[in-house]
Formats: sequence, C-alpha cells, structure tokens
Amino acid sequence: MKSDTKPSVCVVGLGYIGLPTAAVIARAGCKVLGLDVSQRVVDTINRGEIHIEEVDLDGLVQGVVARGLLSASVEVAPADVFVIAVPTPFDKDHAPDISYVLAAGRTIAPVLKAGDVVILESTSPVGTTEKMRDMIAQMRPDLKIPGLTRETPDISIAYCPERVLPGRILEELINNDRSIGGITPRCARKALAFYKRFVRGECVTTDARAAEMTKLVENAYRDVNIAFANELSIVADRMGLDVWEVIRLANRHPRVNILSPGPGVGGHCIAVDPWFIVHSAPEETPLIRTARGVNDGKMHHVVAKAEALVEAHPDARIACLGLAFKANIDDFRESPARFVASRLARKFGDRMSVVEPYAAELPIEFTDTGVTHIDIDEALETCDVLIVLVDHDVFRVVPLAERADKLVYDTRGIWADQPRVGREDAAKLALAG
Ligand code: SAJ
Repeated sequence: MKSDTKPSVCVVGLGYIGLPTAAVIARAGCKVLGLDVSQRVVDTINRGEIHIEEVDLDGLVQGVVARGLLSASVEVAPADVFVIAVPTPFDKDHAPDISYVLAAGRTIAPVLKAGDVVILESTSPVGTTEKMRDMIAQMRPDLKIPGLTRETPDISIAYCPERVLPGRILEELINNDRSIGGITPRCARKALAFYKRFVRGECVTTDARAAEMTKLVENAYRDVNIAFANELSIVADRMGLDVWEVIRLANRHPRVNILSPGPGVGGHCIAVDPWFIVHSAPEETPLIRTARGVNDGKMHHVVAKAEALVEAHPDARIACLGLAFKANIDDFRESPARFVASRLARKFGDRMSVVEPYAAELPIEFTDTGVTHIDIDEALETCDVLIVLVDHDVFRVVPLAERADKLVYDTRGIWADQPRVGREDAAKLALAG
C-alpha cells in the first residue's frame, strides 16, 4: 500500500460497529467493500439504506453509497486493509466464542497479498489476534507472517478495539482515543497510519495482547462500578433509604463518583466482556465474577419489589416504562428492563401496559399475555402504578404535576422530586425486597 494513495478497505461484518466503521472510512475517501454473510444486509446497504438504528448513520451510508465509496457484498475481494468487526458471543458456560473471528480470518486469507494490513476490532479474549495470525499462516505458507518470521513480514496484523457508545457511534469513532495493538511494532505502525486517516483522537500503540486486555478491562471496570451502585440500591431498599439522595450526597466528595443503579446491566458489551477475563483467569477474578452476579441479581430484586408494590394495590393498573437496554436507543438486546417487564407480564397480564417509544410493537414474549403497548400519555391517564425501567428522556421530562398521584417504583432515579411512598409502604416494600 503506497502512502500517497488511499487504501482500499474491506470491512468484515456490517453490524452495530462494522457498518458505522465502514461508512466513516468511506467518508474519509477510501473505497470500502462491506462484507457480510447476510444477503439481506448486503442488499439493504447497496440501496443506500441501513438495517440498524444509529443516530445520523442513515444519511452517512446513503451519501457514501451514492458516491460509490461504499458497497456491500457476500463475496470477499482483495483490499489493502481488512477490518474485522464480527460478533464474539459467549456460550452457556460464559466461554468466549471466537469462531466468527476465525471464520473471518479464513475468508480473507485467500485474497491477502504483500503489503496488506489485517485489523481485528471485535472484542476478544487475550490471545485471539495471535490465533487468527497462526491460522492465516497455516493457510498462506507463501506469505511471511509477523511474529513468525525473522525477515520483514509481507503483511501486518493488529488488534484495534473500538470504544464507541451506542447512540453516539459516529462522533466517538472519530474523537475517542484508540488502542493500536500490533503483533509487532511494525504492525502497530501500519495500523496507526490507517487509523490516522479518520481518527482525531489519540492513537496509542501497544502490542496486540495488551490492546485485547485493555478493551475487556474498560468494560469490566464499568460493570464492577455499576454493581457497587446496584448493591447500594438493594441495601437502601432494605433500610428504607433513598439511594439516589445518598449517591448524590456521596458524589459531592471530590474523589467519589458512584454510578447509577438500574434494573441490571444490559447490552452485548458490559454484561459480556467481563466474562472473557473471568474465563482466562477463573481463580483470580472473584471481584469481577461477583459483580456480574450482583448486576444479574438486581433484575430479580426489581421483579420482587415491583410485585410487592403491585400486590399491595390489587385494583391498580400498572405501566412498565421502557424495554430498551439503555436510554434513548432502540436496542433491546440482553435488556434487564425487558426481563423485568416480561416477568411482571406473566403475573399481572391484562392489568399491565408497557410504554416503549423505541419499539413499534412489543417483543414476542409479551404475545398472549394481555399486556398492551401504549404511549406515555395514555399511561399517565390510565395507570396507577408506574415502574420506571429505562431512563428515556421522554419519561424523564414528565412533570411532577402529572405523576404526583401515582405509585412509582423508579429503578433509574429519573424523578428525584417524586414523593416517596409513605414510610410504612417503604418498610413493607423493604421487607418484600
Ligand atoms: N448502566 C447502569 N448504570 C450506569 C451506567 C450504565 O445501570 O451508571 C447500565 C445501562 O443502563 C446499560 C448497561 O449498564 O444497561 C450498559 O450501558 P453503558 O452505557 O454503560 O454501556 P454500553 O454497553 O452502551 O457501551 C459500553 C461502553 N463502555 C464503557 O463505557 C466502558 C462503550 O464505550 C463501549 O464501546 C461499549 O460498551 C462496547 O461496545 O464495548
């Protein structure tokens, strides 16, 4: 790849990370081929449309496709740079599954040529980039492979994780600092040169293993700290305290920053990535493992407390506010709100409604439960008990005057001015919690 020309790029995997990444690289002037196993996804993108929700992504994809800078296919083709952004789920024993990463490596290996750069972005257990490198080496004995040859390697291989926040992906892809983990320092330099074409944040070079661990550490750090907040909320329920008031006061300490309790931890990242560390070092990770247990256990605490509240008011109509895994996005993957609402639906059925402004219809688990899908205005008009499960802005802005007479269980602390249920109710709820 000569430095004066823009490299051709192949992005493997056109999901929540791959498609925005492909579009941003195309906007930087590189010709990008998006590779995906789904013909439906490929056809959608080649029409200049998108199959996922992300702020401003539709306009960006439409523009780069119209300019011929981004196209999609199910067939791999030669390129100067390959960016792999495929899923890395875990199995029922929380063991990481890197089969998609290795399959991507097998797909691109036949078209690799001297000068190419291969970059893995998918969140991966430490050592995955080396495993992919070894597999490519086996498939292409004609190529001199970094870390396996004493001569100058023909190709470069690096691990460069993203750290974007769903809902702000296009902005954070450009502005966030980035770890550039080369199999060798030369690989890191090649990957750095590529990212500098569209990343304004600082690109910090390191080795592939450190970069792999860094990504996992970032999310494990957040999971442990959310667990601390969730444990506090359970203790506060038991003691009849307002956890939000306690956290607000504690965070006035110059070196205290307690995160926000919620109904649990959702999404495919914070709830998943810590297990990659636990799986690599099961004896040395009691804190990370316990934090996962606290966050998953919080969902059950919320179900029990909500059931106690509703059972204490047998004639009340209930509205669960929110199903998404976090505020103001339409992502329902691994959502604790969805778990809680579906458990309550089984128990309270036609007494219950769900308000989810980011869903056109209720997910399949609500079918035949008698639960209705309504908007926030109807919930305020017709329901007596409001169970806040997601901190969508459209819920946050409801004025006290419209909810003062409601019984509220606010798992997200969006209404600090809400009169707390009477102390006797709180004691009753605490005992139920
Ligand atoms: N949550 C809380 N309390 C908090 C913060 C979050 O209950 O104080 C919950 C959210 O409601 C949600 C879950 O945790 O259910 C995760 O939400 P999030 O906003 O913490 O994280 P994600 O999954 O949207 O994005 C994270 C980010 N990682 C970090 O903030 C360290 C993002 O930067 C990563 O790129 C992303 O994971 C990823 O893809 O790895």
